[in-house]
Formats: sequence, structure tokens, C-alpha cells
Amino acid sequence: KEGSAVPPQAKGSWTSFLKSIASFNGDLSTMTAPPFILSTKSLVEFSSYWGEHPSVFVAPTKEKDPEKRALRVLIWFLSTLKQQYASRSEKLGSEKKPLNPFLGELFLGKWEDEAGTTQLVSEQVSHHPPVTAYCISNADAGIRLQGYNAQKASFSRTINVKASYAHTQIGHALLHIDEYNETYLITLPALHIEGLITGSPYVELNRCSYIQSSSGYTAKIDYSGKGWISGKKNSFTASLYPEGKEKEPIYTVDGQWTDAFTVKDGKTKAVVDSFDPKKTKVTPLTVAPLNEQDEMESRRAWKKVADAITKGDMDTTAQEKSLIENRQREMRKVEREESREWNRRFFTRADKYPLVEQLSAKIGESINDNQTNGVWVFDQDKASQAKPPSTKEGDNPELRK
Ligand code: CLR
Repeated sequence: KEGSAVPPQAKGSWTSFLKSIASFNGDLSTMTAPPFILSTKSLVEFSSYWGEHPSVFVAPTKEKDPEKRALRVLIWFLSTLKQQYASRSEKLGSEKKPLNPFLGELFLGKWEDEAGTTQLVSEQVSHHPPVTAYCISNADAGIRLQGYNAQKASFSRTINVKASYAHTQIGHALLHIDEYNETYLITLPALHIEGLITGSPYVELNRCSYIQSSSGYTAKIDYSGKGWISGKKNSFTASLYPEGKEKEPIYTVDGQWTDAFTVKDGKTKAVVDSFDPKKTKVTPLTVAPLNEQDEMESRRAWKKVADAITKGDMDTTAQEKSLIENRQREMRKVEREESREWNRRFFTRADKYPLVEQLSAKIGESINDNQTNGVWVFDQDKASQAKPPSTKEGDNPELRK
């Protein structure tokens, strides 16, 4: 038997947590977990994983050939997976339960490096169900990613029911390249958590996800996890093909998303490129100092909770959490009384999203807006009214209306 990472005094609470997972209703805001597995970071921060290699993100804009451009987009997508799904386990020793964002919570920042300035805006646009929307853009390169996703626990009944946690992401991302007026619809992989019994949970991806471009290319990524083909964990195979011609790949990619992967020519099978996420520099995100942040900004809002979690002080953690929750409840009450809704600062609910529907139809997916409290789009007008983080002078009360 493997050793357990559960602290001795938490054995009981871990066991009851595992049991509670089995009967969990899927809404993350109702999940309670033992202290040692709590993270000090809110889920609203997770949007930043899409942009941590700005040069790889803007690379497609420099490619004139549409096929190769679609390949650059696929490589960028694959390059984000390690940060998205393995970085917490690598840094903290295991996956942790993130803080559950409140409605209107913001995470703003930018990356500055050889790719210029890449901006991040992430906003919690719904609380029940929890939905995060984000926009990552590099104006000089003329590229913009926007997306929204809801998180949902889902149950795979095939595995030992007591300690299994499977998870579906609802939503999608859209990458737009100005120069070619090209849009890529990106679907999100399903995942499950391994290592629960021993108290050291980590993420493994399942099934498949797609990237469908308006220029007529489809990329399909199959996640196989440990064992299936190579016996290595986090394995995947991907292929890029003209839409409708899955059997005629232009490129194939295989390897591990936490390790190296290689790109091969679909016909000749010759290796044409490779990528190693371990050797690719991660550009740190610049976030305004706490005292200059708006009070809706995640790290400022959760500061006292995060400090209490770090100290292991569960009484203070609970107290500070209730303060936030009560305040939110109060705000919702006032909104109901005045029959209005919380005004999202950067995103708007869209009634129709024809391009997305058109692209998703090509990969046989449908956009399910009733699970995400609507379809969320970045609103340029709202955004230009809300001052970007780079030019903000202190805590501007104007922004808090
Ligand atoms: C959020 C959106 C990001 C990618 C991403 C990575 C890890 C996922 C997270 C998403 C959603 C919440 C998640 C997390 C891993 C563990 C955590 C599923 C999809 C759950 C809620 C934690 C469960 C408690 C464990 C300690 C067992 O782009």
C-alpha cells in the first residue's frame, strides 16, 4: 500500500469527505473539504493558465499559411495543459480545493515580455451555477481569447464509487486572429481526480476535446491517461485535419501534456516539430499590489481567508468566509428588491451566438446555455469604461457602482 498524505489528525475528516463526494450534487459551491486540502487561490484565477506562454499564444499571428496557423493554435492549446491541470500538484504536492468565487469577483493582470503586453480579465459572472468568464488579448499581435466555463462534478459509475471524482467543464473558448479574421472554437476536456484514497489528489484528463476553425480545419485531441497506449501518464494523441476528413490528417501530435510531445507530418510521419512544456518559460502574471486593487479583485477580497488558511486557523477561515457570503447575500437581496441584476463589469449575456453554433455543429457539439446562466461574451464597451489594471490609480470608487 502506498503511504497516505493525509495528516494523522485529519484521517476522519478525509474519510467523511470521500464519502460525501459519492453523494455530492455537482455544485462546487456546496462542497466542503477538510482544511489540509484547501487552497488559498480562487477559481477565478485559473483563467490565467491560458496565457502563461505569451510567445506561444501570439505565434499563430505570425504564420501566413492557414494549415500551419491552425497547427500553431493546436500547439499553443496543448502547451497550456500542463499549467492548467498539473501546476498545483507540482507546486503544492497535490491538487487542492480552490476557493469558490463570489459573483462579480475579478482577477486582472498582464504579462509583459518579448511578446509585448498580454492582458488578462477574468470575472465570475455567475455564482449558482459557478461560471467564470475571461478574455486574454494581445493588441499588438491582434489576437484575443475569450471564453467562459461552468464546473460540474459528474459521476463515472464504473470506478469505485466511494472515492471517485469526475468532472465536466461546460462552456468553451474562442480564439480570434484579427489579421485573418479567423475564429477557433475550443472545447474543454473532461477530467477526473486520481489519488483520492491516499490524500494526494491530482488531475487526469479524459475523453477528447476539439479545436474547430472558421477556416475549415479541425483538431481533435484524445486524452488517454495512464497506461492506455504508452503506459505513461497524461498521454494524448491529436490530429489536425480538414473538416470532415478525420482519416486524412495533415499533422498528428503525440506525447504527454506534462512532458514532451512531437508533431508529425500526417502523410510521411516525419517529425516536423516538438514541444517541451518543461523547458518552456512561464511568464509570471503581473497583478496590481493589494492596496491598489479594487475591492472586487480576488486576492484583495479573499486576503483574510487566505491568511487564515495558511495559518491553519479554521475558526477565522470560517468567520471571514461568512463575512463575504453574508455580504453577497445582502447584495442579492437588495438587487431582488430593486428588481435588477448584478451588473457584470466586463461581460454581457448574449442571446444568440451564430458563429459559435455554426462551428460547434461541425464537431457535433451543442452550446448548452442553461447550465451556464447564459452565453457570456466580452463586452468591449464595458471594458473601456472599467479602467484596465495598468492605468488604475488606487482604489477607484467609480468602479464599484
Ligand atoms: C477550472 C478551469 C481551468 C482548468 C481547471 C483545472 C483544475 C480543475 C478546475 C478547472 C475546476 C475545479 C477542479 C480543478 C481540479 C480540482 C478542482 C476540478 C477545470 C475540484 C473542485 C477540487 C475537488 C476537491 C479535491 C481536493 C478532491 O481552466
